[in-house]
Amino acid sequence: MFLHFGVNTFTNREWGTGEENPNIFNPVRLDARQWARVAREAGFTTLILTAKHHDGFALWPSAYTDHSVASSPWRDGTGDVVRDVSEAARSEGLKLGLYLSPWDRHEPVYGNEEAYNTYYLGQLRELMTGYGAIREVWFDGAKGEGAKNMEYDFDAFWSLVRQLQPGAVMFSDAGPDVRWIGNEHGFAGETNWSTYDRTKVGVGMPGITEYLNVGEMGAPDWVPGECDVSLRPGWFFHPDQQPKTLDELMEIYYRSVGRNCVLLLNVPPGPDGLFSRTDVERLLEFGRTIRSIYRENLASGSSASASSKRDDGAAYGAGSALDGSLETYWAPVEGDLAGTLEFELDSDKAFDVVMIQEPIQLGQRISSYRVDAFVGASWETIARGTTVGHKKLDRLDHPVTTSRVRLVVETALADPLVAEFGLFRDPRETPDGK
Ligand code: FUL
Repeated sequence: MFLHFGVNTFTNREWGTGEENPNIFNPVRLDARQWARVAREAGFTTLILTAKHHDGFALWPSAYTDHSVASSPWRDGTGDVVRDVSEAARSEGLKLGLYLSPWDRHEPVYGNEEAYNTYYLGQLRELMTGYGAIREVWFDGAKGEGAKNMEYDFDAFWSLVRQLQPGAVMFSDAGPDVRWIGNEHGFAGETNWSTYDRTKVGVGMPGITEYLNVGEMGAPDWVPGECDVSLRPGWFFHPDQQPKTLDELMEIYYRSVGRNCVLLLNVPPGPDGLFSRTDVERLLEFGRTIRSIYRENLASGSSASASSKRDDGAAYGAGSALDGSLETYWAPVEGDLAGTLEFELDSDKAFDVVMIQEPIQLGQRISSYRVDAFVGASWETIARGTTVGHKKLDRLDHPVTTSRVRLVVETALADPLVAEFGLFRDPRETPDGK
C-alpha cells in the first residue's frame, strides 16, 4: 500500500510548489495504526510512505532542513510521521517502504549538483538508519517542466541503500531491483517479462513506457514490474473525489497481480490524518473478494499426469503443481521445451479463474500456453496466454463446468516448470452475467 500524504493533503493539490507554509500541516487526528490495521485486514503486506514529495516538505524532523514537520503546529512540532508509520507497520506485521522524491521544489540548493546530491544523501541516510528495517525505497522519476536542470547521483543513492539496508529493494524506471510498469492505471502488459535491459532504460528513450510494460524476453537484468495506481483519481486526498469501485479494483488485480506484477495501491489519508470511511469499506471489500477467490482450489485433490517427467529422483511429477508449494514443481524431461499437464477432477466443477505459477527462483521460462477443458465430447480451449512468471490469472468470460482440464505449454525459453496450478471461482458475476 502506497501512502501519499503531506502538504498537498492540506492545499488540495497534486504537486506542491515548495512554497507552502509548514503552518498548514496539522493532521490533528493522525493515527498511523488505523492505516496499518486497515492495510493488514485488507491483505496488504507493506506500507510505502511519501517521506518527502516534490514539494520538499519532510514528514520527519530532518536535520538538513527546517521545511518539515518540526516547523508545523502538529503535535507542537514534535511529531514524526515516518516514526508513526514505522511503528504501526511493525505492530501489524507489515513491512515498511519509503519514497524520497529526488525532485525538490523547496530546497534552495536544488540545481547545484554537488550540493543537492549531498543534501539528498543526508536525508536518505536519516531514513535508512532511523526507522528499522526498510523493505523498499521508491525513487520517483518525475521532474516537472521548468525544473532546474541537474543530474541525480543515482549510483551514490543506490550504494548507500545497499550498504545501510541490504534487504531493501529499490524502485525506479531503471531498477535496479523493481521497475515501473509504464503507466499509472495498475495495468501490466498481457505479456510481462521480469527481465529487461537496464542500459536501454535511459531517460527519454523512445517507447520506454511500452518497454517497461512488457519487459524483454531473455534480456539480462531481473527487474520485475510493480504496478502503482491510486484508489482515488489523485495520489493525494481531495474531498471531492471518490474511490474506485470494487469491479475496477478487481480489474486492476487481474491485470497486475494476475500478470506477474506486484500491486502498489495508493490510499491517501485525509487532512484529519485518517483514511475516509468509504475508502476503508472499499479496501476491506477488495480484500474479502480476493480471499474468497483463493478459498478453495478446485483442482486440488485431482489426479495429475504429465506429457513427460524429468527423471532424476526428485519430485518433478505433475502432482507438484498441486501441493501448494512454490518450491516444488513439475518438470518435463530435460530438453523438452513444451509439455502438457492434465488434471482429472473427482467430479464436475465450475470455475471462472485459472491460475498458473512458475518457480521463478529458476527464472521465467514460459512464453506461450493454452488451457483446455474437456466439455461434451472434446477439448475446448478456454484460455490462452504468453508469459506466466510468478503468477498468471486468467479470468474467463463465463464459468466452465468440467472434470478434465489441461495446461498445454506451447513454447518456453528452457524446460518449462510449473510450481502451482489452480482453478477458482470469483464470487462476483462473470463478465457475461452468468
Ligand atoms: C509520480 C509523481 O509525480 C506523482 O505525484 C506520484 O507521486 C506518483 C506515484 O509518481 O511520478
